[in-house]
Amino acid sequence: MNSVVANFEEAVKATTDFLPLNGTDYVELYVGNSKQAAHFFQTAFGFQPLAYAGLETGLRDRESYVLVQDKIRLVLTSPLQGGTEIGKHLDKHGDGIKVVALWVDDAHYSFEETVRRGAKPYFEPVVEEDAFGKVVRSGIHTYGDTVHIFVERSQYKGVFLPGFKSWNPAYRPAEIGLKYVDHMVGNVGWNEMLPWVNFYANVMGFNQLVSFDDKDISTDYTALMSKVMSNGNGRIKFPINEPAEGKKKSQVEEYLDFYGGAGVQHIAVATDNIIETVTELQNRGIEFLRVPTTYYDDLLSRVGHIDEDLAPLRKLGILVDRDDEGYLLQIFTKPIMPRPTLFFEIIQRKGAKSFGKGNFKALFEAIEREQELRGTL
Ligand code: TYF
Ligand code: FE
Repeated sequence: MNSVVANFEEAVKATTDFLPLNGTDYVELYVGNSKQAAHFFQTAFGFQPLAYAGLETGLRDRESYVLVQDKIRLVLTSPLQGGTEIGKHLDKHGDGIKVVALWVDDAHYSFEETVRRGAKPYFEPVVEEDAFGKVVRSGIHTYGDTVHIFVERSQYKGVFLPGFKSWNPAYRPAEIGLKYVDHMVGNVGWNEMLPWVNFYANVMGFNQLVSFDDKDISTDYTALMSKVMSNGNGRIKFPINEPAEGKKKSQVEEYLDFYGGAGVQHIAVATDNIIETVTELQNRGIEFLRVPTTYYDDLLSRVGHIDEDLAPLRKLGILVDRDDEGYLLQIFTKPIMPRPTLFFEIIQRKGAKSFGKGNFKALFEAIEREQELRGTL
């Protein structure tokens, strides 16, 4: 394609992106014990302490710990009393992701523009200020009880948000090389994928990247359909899964049963060295799904040359897939909650922009073996 055409297409894209997003601002989990969850994400995932809000900052109903690793900010929030909205959320869903916050230049505009296009408001724009400047936030609902909060922070110099103080414990296990949120996957109910794909297209201005149907990704049991939605600059990618009819219960249906409806199924976090990152995670006690070692017998004939040695990939259980633009390495943790709901994906992209379609069969069979152990098939 010549550059005039390319520039023209870029210009068209830019003018039609009515909701510019700079990236993921933070991900907030509602958890039963924020203090212990913070310890877990420090110890096992190498997140660093950043900020705190709770009794010591004047809150009486909840407490939050904020952790950071490169561009990823996690907020872990627990109620401090009975009868709160957070407590009800916990009772219904267990520990899980409540907020996927998006970094914007204008939180008023982002709210007005998405609500005008049909978003259900979560909260109207609020200006929060302290000695370090001001932040504007607004919120809209997405699938299930999950929400998006728009965060405008160009005039803020504090550690996280007004109301938080910096949190500086001596305990600081080393980072493990997690860099940014690559994508976050939502599981929605039967026949709900298209309405939510349309929500991201029409209300948020996203485009569809890829689509798989149940023929691509049905193993014996865990049939599902998936479409990947991406914002204009590609920094935000949200695959949406719905269950499909299979021989037994789909993994998406298992999620919906245990989560009590739609919600975030996995967060994929990027690393520049998946072998080092996963070695560290395994040393720190994180358990991953395993594919049969026969997966590695024909790996190189499937994906061609890769820079990594095969031996550590096999030892750690890392999966590889190739597309037109390059390859990717990925691996999936077991659920990190009591309920079989949320898990993490660790991903290293070497050119590939896809999501590992070539691994779906082996991966989903590994998930089915876990479902079998749980008695939820
Ligand atoms: O995000 C993706 O599409 C890949 C594959 O339950 C995937 O990580 C899809 C569904 C699923 C687990 C992994
Ligand atoms: Fe993924």
